[in-house]
Amino acid sequence: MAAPVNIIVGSHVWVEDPVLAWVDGEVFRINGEEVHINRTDGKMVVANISKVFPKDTEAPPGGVDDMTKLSYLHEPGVLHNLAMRYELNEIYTYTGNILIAVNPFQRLPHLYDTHMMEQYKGAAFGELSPHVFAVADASYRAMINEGKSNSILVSGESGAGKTETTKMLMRYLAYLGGRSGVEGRTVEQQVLESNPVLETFGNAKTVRNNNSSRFGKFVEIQFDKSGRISGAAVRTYLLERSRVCQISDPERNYHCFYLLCAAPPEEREKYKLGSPSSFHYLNQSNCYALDGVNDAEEYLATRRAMDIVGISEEEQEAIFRVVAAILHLGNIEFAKGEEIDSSVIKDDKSRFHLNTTAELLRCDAKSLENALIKRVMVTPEEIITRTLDPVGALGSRDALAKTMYSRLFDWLVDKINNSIGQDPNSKTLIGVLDIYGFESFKLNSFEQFCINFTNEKLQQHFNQHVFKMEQEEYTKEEINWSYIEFVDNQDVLDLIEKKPGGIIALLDEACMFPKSTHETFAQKLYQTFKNNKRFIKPKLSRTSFTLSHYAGEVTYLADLFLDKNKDYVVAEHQDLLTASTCSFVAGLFPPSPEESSKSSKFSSIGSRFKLQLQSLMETLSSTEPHYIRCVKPNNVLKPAIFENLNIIQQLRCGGVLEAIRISCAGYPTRRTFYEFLLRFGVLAPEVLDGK
Ligand code: AOV
Ligand code: MG
Repeated sequence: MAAPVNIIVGSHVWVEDPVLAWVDGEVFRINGEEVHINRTDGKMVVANISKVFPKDTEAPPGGVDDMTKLSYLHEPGVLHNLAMRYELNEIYTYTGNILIAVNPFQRLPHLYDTHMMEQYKGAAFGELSPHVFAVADASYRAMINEGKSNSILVSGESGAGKTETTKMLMRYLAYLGGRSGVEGRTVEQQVLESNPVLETFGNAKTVRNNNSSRFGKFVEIQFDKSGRISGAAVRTYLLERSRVCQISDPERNYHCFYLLCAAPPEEREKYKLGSPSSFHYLNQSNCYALDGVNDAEEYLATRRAMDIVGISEEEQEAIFRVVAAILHLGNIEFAKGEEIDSSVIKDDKSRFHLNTTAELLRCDAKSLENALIKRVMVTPEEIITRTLDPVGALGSRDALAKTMYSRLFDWLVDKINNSIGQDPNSKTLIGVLDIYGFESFKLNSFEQFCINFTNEKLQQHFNQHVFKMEQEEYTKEEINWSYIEFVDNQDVLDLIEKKPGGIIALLDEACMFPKSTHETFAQKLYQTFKNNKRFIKPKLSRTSFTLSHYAGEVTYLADLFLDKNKDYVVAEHQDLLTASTCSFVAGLFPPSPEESSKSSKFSSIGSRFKLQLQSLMETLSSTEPHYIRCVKPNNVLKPAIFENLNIIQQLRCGGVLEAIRISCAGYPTRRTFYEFLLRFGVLAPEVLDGK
């Protein structure tokens, strides 16, 4: 932002502070470029004039509901405005058409009740206080009036409030497009109830969010000619699989495991379940309960939601049987066998869990044991049986658990889609996108790589659209305007997805080359991207690499990238479960069409994900987008704490300030002609007189 020139002694200004980001004060001396400021907190500071910004002393005490109404569009002004509003529980603010939502971390029931929905229905955008309902309403009206599909894209870092926002949007759209007074299972009810079902199986507590989405989701709500909801489709993206077997303290595994352990006693008995702490897949972390969440109640609520979505009693029983089987499977341990590199079931306890797993999956216990500890190799000459050592057997066990879980999740998504049904005649839809937010942990792996890649894609969509839109407005107003560049993240996307030569392409190459290891893969990355500005090799590491994302630097551990990128089901596992006498379990593992090829062909998770994202972006570009940027006000997930630096960082990264900056470069102050005359007419009375 250009330095304002009108700073004089006596000006009220904002000045930078390393802890509070910005503090206000009054200028008492100016020495060339040096500005001496008396801060309101009593401190005297000196700052360069380019780092000092005028404070709007006439701004209303409760802030303005649209940032474009600020007299000065600069970072401290924007931040101060959000802070003032947040204090009054005004969590929504517009920046033109973009809605900024600051997570309240507390229930604000009145904000979302039926009365509120009624008010927003049909109200002109900007007439009422900023709200998610207003964005949903605007999309709906645009769809009806222009006959065009719309989309609402919700972004923000992990825990910022995307999923909650998405649910409000869907509720409002169901309210607008629903059939009032119709009892029973309506399409819109099913759409809404798909949320708790998917959250039970696809969300988990992480250090960033107690209910973190571990999959991406795009819900297409289809409307008929009269604007009623006539169908819906849920598309999901890459569920985090590793969580099923591995969690770190104080995170949790997927919610469904804890809910099932809190089920009514007869069900727990049926599945031979004890407390979560008795299962290896859950007790790697000491966190079992969530604040404010009753797992027993949630279990029953999930069952009710499953009813509404159209999952039969029988299917529900089978689903939870598989969930229980996964828990028992994780408790099977192995010991060294008599032969070299072989293993046996460790003890009676492990044998109990093995038998229980087999019982629940309705498969043969001996076959399960063999599938865990043996591999059959078919060569042109003979069939060789190879044994796995205990480490290999553990890997085999975990692979089976992950495969079963991800198949179960995919089944749920398919079921929901079939049950809700698609409307082949629908010409217009509203798509709502809720992805996993940008994340950076102490240790980041392939999952974070994919999650952050998704966020880069969405950020690019935002950039292109917002900056294009803004500039089109100037053209429309016939204002002389030279095109303004914005910070483009195309270079990060190239680095990740370019073909050939991008990280995903190099990873696929490494996966196909039998001799590669994570070290050779990392070396290849170091060589290839030596001079890439967005790629950094950490000094002391041989296998990690850092990417400079739009939202900050993230260091990834390359160690498991090769394994995690390979998508295959162990043939022995496939055969075992195809043979299950439970049709649900067998149905999760339909026999593969080509005759059982033991030499599993490599299929890349990264490349498939990339194609899915590409197709999502194509869908989005055929719609009229609306943006909601969620902001996480603090990292302790508590209400009423507004961490300036943290928020500034998110606004900067998310391009919110960029969007404001473009207005600054052009026409930061927007006053109607009348307002202008009223304020400045006094400077040229002769002009006014002469009219
Ligand atoms: P996310 O979807 O953006 O994170 P969520 O929507 O799950 O974040 O929000 C995190 C938590 O913040 C919720 O569980 C609520 O407790 C609280 N919250 C968010 N929005 C609201 C609201 N409007 N009113 C009240 N509480 C709210 V992630 O899925 O981790 O990226 O992968
Ligand atoms: Mg979420």
